[in-house]
Amino acid sequence: MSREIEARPAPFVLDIGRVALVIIDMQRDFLEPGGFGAALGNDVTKLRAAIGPIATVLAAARAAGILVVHTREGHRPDLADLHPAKHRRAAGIGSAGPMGRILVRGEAGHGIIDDLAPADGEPVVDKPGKGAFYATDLETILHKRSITQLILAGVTTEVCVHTTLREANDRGFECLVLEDGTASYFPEFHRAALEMVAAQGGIFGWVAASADVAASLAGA
Ligand code: TIU
Repeated sequence: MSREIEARPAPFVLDIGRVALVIIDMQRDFLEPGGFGAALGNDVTKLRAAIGPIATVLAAARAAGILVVHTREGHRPDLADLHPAKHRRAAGIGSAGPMGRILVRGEAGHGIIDDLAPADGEPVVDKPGKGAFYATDLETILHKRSITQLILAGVTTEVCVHTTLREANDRGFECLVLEDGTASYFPEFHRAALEMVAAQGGIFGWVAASADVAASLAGA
């Protein structure tokens, strides 16, 4: 069954049997004080605006029975999967913080915030990089379910969401990015990143409001 969602640069034709919601890195390490985002010098409160819109689409996705995938950026406790090139620019990774070792799997800070906690059966993809396809089993998970469309949400818009969007694009997925269900520490980067998606006739895909996406899923 297909439905149209109001979107930029044109309506998005949703194929309810082939769409997945992918929620990128809504982890305490990015959204709460004392984590990775704060260690990089950012005001982490800027990301909280995305929580409510994502929760709305998440509830609609669950009710519609579509696949929901959560991702988490982080590293093995021994940091064996942390490239020196990344470690040099993010020296805090692996250091002790108020939520445990920063950006390390198994630590409290690495976990997804309670408001968006994964439900039983929803795949959680751990990724060492910015993109959710690099060094993960995400593509296999999507292909097994015959997914061809992705609704992308999460943080940050211009970093992990955009990298995942670009990886997905080159793999043939149609991508719709939630305008208010993504956020950045830099509002101007958020705006520009969304413009980049929809410009040139939708060079990377579509941008839509969470309320419109949730309404379409609810009616599906
Ligand atoms: N720093 C920043 O904006 N983002 C990241 O490091 N990772 C994600 O976007 N998840």
